[in-house]
Order: sequence, then C-alpha cells, then structure tokens
Amino acid sequence: MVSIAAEPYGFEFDPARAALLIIDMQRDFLEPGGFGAILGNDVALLRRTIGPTRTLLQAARESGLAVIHTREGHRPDLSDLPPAKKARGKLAVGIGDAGPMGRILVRGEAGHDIIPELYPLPGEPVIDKPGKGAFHATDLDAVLKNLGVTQLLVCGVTTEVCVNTTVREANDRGYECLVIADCVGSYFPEFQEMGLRMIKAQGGIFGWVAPSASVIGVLTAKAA
Ligand code: C5J
Repeated sequence: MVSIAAEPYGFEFDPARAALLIIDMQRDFLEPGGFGAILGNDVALLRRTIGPTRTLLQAARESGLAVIHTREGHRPDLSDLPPAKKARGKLAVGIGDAGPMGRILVRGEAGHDIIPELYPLPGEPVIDKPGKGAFHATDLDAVLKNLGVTQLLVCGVTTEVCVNTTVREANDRGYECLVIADCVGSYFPEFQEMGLRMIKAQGGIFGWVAPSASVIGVLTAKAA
C-alpha cells in the first residue's frame, strides 16, 4: 500500500488490486473530422489528454498493472441503441448514420475504434458499452472481480459524461476511483473543472482526483 497525493486526501493505492481504466478514447471523439468535430466541438480540448495518458499507460504496463479499455458504441443492427438515445439532439448526422469515419459509434467502424496512440495490447480487455456508464449492459464488473480489482485509476473522455457516469457507477458498486485530472478531457472547460470538482467534493463523494505525475512516480518506483 502506498499513499498517492490526491484530493480531497491521499489515495491508499494497492497496485495488486488496481486497474487502469481508459474510457472511450475513440477516433470519433478525438480526431479532427470525427463525430465530435462535426458536432462543432474543438477536439484539441480532448487531444491534450493523449500525451499524459500515453505516459501513464506505458508506466502501468511496465509495472504490471491491469489495463482495461472501453468504447462507446452499438451493434451494426442498432438493436442495442435505445430510440431515445438515437433521437436525442435531433442531429442531422447521428449514431448509426454514415459519418466521416464510417457509421457513427457503430462497432467495427473506423471511427468507433480506439486512437492509435493508446491502442490496446493483445490481452488487455476492451469493454464495448452501449451507454455512457461502463457498467451498464457490459461485463466490466465481472472482469474486474475476476481480476481481483477493487481500485480504478480512471482516464478518458468525456469528463462530465462517460467518465463521471462510470465513476458514479463504480462507486456504488464499492470500487475506489482515482480520476487522473490531466488524463480526462471535456469539450467544455467549465465542465472539465466542475466534472472533477463533483467527484472530489464532500470528502470525495465519488472518489479522488490526482495529476498523472503523482501516479507515474509511484508506478515507476514499483517497476524499478
Ligand atoms: C459522450 C462519452 N460524451 N464518451 N460520450 O457522448 O463521454
């Protein structure tokens, strides 16, 4: 057990029971010309998470930490896409429609895949999730339990949507979540700030927040 400097107080980290969870670092959210961009978002606000997440991912792999990736998306026949989710936003081009990188948020399409900078290694579980939370309608809980994981180091996008939803789901299931501040991103700077503040408020109501440097130092020391 080692204490990681975090807010609202030190995170008692047990690497043997922890996993790095990287949420939805998909081309359609992060790449210029993808779904996020055609909705008018500035993907640079998400792309600034790539460098620190890559460094953290490398440290996690070298120290033997479990690594799990998620992707938001749907079956090609859209049978797992709730009509309410499809209709939301009244988008001219939305989920399931032809987009710049294939059908938007459909499994198997180029835009649905994880960005090359953070591509999963063989053996790293990839959880395909139809919702915002990574526990909803997935086997993530079973995968974590089978690995003996009770602590999650959380990275990914977007801070206020899939990251926050997943952390809240995890918290209710008894997992301890440390959200890595510079490895989560939002298209909206105010949501980035509030998304992190909501997690660590009230004595860490949903979890802890720390910069990647605090975690990398600990992982590097472990690997040495
Ligand atoms: C969104 C996500 N924002 N991964 N998805 O629709 O946060």
